[in-house]
Amino acid sequence: MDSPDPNTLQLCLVSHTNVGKTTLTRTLLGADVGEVRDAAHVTQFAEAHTLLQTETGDRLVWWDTPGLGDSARLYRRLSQAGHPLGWFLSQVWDRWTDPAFFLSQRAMASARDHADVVLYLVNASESPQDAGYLEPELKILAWMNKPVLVLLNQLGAAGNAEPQAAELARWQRHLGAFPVVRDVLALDAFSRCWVQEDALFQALAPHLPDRFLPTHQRLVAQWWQLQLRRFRASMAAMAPALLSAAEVQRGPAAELPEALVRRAAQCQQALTRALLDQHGLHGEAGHPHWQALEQSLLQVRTPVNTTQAGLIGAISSGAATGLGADLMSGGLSMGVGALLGAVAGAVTFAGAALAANRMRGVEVPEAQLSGEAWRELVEVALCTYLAVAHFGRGRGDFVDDGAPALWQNVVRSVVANRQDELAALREAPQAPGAPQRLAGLLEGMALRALRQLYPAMDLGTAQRELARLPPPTS
Ligand SMILES: Nc1nc2c(ncn2[C@@H]2O[C@H](COP(=O)(O)OP(=O)(O)OP(=O)(O)O)[C@@H](O)[C@H]2O)c(=O)[nH]1
Ligand SMILES: [Mg+2]
Repeated sequence: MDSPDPNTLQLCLVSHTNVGKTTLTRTLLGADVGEVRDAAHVTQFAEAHTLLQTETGDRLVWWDTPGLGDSARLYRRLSQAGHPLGWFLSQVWDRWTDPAFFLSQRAMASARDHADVVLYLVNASESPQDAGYLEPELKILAWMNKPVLVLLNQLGAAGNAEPQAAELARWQRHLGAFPVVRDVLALDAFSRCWVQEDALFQALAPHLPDRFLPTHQRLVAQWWQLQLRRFRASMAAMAPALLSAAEVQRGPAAELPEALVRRAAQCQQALTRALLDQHGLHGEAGHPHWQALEQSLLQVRTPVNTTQAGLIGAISSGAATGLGADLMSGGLSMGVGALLGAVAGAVTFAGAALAANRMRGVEVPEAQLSGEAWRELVEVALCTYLAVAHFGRGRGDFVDDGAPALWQNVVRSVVANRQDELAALREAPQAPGAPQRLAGLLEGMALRALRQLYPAMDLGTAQRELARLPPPTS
């Protein structure tokens, strides 16, 4: 029986036990529902969650179910369910002697009765040939007689595009032999990006009865609205933080480089905090590399009466020593690369500014992040956006793992394309309208980066929907 209400679409998530159904449910829902543990049969009862709803009453219902255990036995029992003996074994015997087995029978029967599409989650860190439960579970899926989309999780860190594509191809090849499987998609609860959720919604359409299609369309439109509102708010929140790091700082020459770097670290922290809030994530906003840099700068605090040349030497070598230790222990991350640029830029600029001020007879020395350092800060900000946008709530508290090389390269190229506009903003960070202009620029760059990372992304819909939303406010 299909869902009788054509305004309600029901997706049922099933898998072998402990593969990650509840974790994926948490990520998609952005809420800590159910119980997650590295153990078998943690979820006991099928639980429905409303993933999306529209003002006109359309609903997308997502079922998290108890995991499958002994699937060969389960298949035998399910296929006997129509016989009196099968009924007795299931309803009487299993119910009391093996509750987990009984509950998984119930879950599968309920999925068969209510799901419009069944989503079957598999652990991609296993090879399909080695997953002994796969074949009996595919028989159970065929018994359900519903269209099945396979989702791959446990694909590893985001940004490892090539191995993940190879993994996807391997599972597609293997599952291609089973007619019940209509499609195979990547959707890792730890590292999926919202763009990939769209791919799932699009993949549903061809397998839905016609009467569901208008509802499906409205739900997908609603989903885009929600994602792009969040996207726009994220870019708008990053802009003022970045502009504040571009402001000219005034004060005693000895303190200027440190002040610039501290401002850059505060910018990074503020924008990470804002991004986490926008994405419903918890966790630390301070990246260890920024803290290490602040520490190293504080350690080389120079006496006030040091000469200009001595000051620059002390800071350069001190910063280099502090960072050297960090590089050896943690490897060169983009954050540190940017900071090296920022420090070098700050130091040179402070020196140059000081000299120029002396000539002009200006009393208060001033300094600003170099154009290159600020551009790198923008790159760090966009990489942070990608890290947050990929971080699934099901993984727990946000941790910044650093940007994979692929993201760094993509971000560097989209930023380089807009460097003139960025340079103009750095020249006048406090000009009226600068936050809105920068937010718009960030939107353009982030969309391009996402499109490069996910070529199937529907850039046209993204741009059209963004044009309809209210303009960014900061
Ligand atoms: N690396 C990685 N681990 C995951 C992912 N999804 C889930 N896990 C881990 O897998 C374990 C099981 O996750 P659950 O969400 O409880 O699995 P489940 O399928 O709901 O399990 P049952 O309800 O017991 O059938 C937990 O330790 C999760 O942290 C993922 O996408 N990547
Ligand atoms: Mg579970």
